[in-house]
Amino acid sequence: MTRVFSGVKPTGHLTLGNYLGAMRRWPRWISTGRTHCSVWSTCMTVEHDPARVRRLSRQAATLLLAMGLDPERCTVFVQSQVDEHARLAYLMECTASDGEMRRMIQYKEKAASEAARGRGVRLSLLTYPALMAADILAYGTHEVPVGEDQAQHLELTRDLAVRFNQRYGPTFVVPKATHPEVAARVMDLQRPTSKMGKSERGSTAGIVYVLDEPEVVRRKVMRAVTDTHSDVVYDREARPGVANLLDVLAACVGGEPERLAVEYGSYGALKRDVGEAVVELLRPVRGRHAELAADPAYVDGVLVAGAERARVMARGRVDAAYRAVGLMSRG
Ligand code: AQP
Repeated sequence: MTRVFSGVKPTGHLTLGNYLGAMRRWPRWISTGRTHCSVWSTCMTVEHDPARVRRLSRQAATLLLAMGLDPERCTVFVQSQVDEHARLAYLMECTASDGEMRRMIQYKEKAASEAARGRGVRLSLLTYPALMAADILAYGTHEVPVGEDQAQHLELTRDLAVRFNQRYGPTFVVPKATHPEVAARVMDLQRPTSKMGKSERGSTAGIVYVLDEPEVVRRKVMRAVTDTHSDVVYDREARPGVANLLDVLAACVGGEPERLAVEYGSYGALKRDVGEAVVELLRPVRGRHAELAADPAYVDGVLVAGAERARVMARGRVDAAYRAVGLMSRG
């Protein structure tokens, strides 16, 4: 049985990048193995507004259900309700080195962005990959479906698992990351050389949110930045804006971006089709989200049951890890 684990951070409204790069693939695993999906608490690594985080955590959990995760057949939970993550994160911090953490690209970028805003850099931003490793390793995870931006963190998770097993005896499964064939890194529609990210750092004109109204999606796509050429060619280096649109189209309707390119004679026609394809892809998710959002008691019930199941599944492995390092454990 393949165990699959992944999650999202409630740092903002979930985007088309989150959906195409990671979330969309999660329901597919349910029939093939055991899937755990969670809303991570790592939004606290940068300044945050508690009321907003509360709202976004609920919205993210509701979206996980809306996009097809069946709580009867997989575990949907919020990380902050499962203590095992924090317990194991400490052991991961004791396994990782300071240098390894400082080499993480996401740390460097986010630390620079915090400094540019005149804010201090929280220690948790540096140690975030240790918590992420704990999230994954606690469940004996084999596969982690994530976007390309998480590849470096997943490599570190593997290194930590291997190191821990070598030092203290076999304790953790060494997981591997999986990325989608297209749209593993969806770019901002206004800044096509930057990842479409959900943390709001300025204009949101280039970010398509999963819950955007269809008209808003169409408008954002029609205004996507391209280039001064007129023919449609797939070239990620030379024409990142058009390549991004073709990647998104391929992810929505199937096929290869290079082949789709030849079907278009103008950017306008391409943008119209991309807009429609995204609207149609997200339509059922938006609809189901609206239904579930009207029933918060149901969502709460799923999360309570999910957290309980997650706790039971993680506890044995985390206790074993504590015993392996020589610490007294509860079990
Ligand atoms: N633009 C993207 N293209 C493809 N995949 C993406 N993911 C995120 N952005 C893209 C994938 O979505 C999953 C959840 O992401 P996360 O919540 O852990 O946060 P993140 O990766 O840091 O994404 P954001 O949206 O950019 O958040 P902020 O701005 O807060 O950092 C992951 O599997 C991720 O790879």
